[in-house]
Amino acid sequence: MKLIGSTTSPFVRRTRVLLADAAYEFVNLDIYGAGRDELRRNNPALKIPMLIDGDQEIYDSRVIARYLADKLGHAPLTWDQENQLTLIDAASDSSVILLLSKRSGLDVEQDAMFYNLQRERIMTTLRTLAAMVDAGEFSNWQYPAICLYTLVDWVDFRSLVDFNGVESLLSFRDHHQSRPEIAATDPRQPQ
Ligand SMILES: N[C@@H](CCC(=O)N[C@@H](CS)C(=O)NCC(=O)O)C(=O)O
Repeated sequence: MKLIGSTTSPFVRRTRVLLADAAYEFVNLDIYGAGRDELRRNNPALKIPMLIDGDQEIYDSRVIARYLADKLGHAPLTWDQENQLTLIDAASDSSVILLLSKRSGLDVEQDAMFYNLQRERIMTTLRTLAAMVDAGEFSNWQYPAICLYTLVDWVDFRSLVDFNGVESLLSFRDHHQSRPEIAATDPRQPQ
């Protein structure tokens, strides 16, 4: 198997953590720079991660997780876990929009409908996810917990979120940060 991604993307990191015990090649691309042509050759959606397993290409981290669960014989996610992933993905997508906007020189704090919607979505999803952490819904280290970890650690790493009122998310992150597969994929470390 070959995983195309980057060391900083939270969507790629969740897949790398999932693949921690598997044999695979990791292709680390700078998708906004030198690696963009390789990305263009591999995924018309121009997003990472993507997985190549023999003749089968899989786009999108969520679909890759389903593919790997099927291949490795893991139980499918419950509907409640699917909903957790939808909330995590909503917060992740809006956070990526904020980061790309900042890098484009746009003021993400401005009172504009588009940014108000992104900030509101990040706030409502993170509050709900923090309440779920408090209720013990992420106490098993399974794919939804891995995805929550990589989201929380990434928005903190990129300084995209004020954690006031959602401190449980940081406690959850701190509780798991010494796991070897987490330490090995820290976006702050040269890899
Ligand atoms: N739904 C996709 C989202 C992947 C995604 O947005 N990845 C970001 C990197 S963190 C990306 O490739 N962004 C490129 C862009 O938005 O142009 C997944 O789960 O794989």
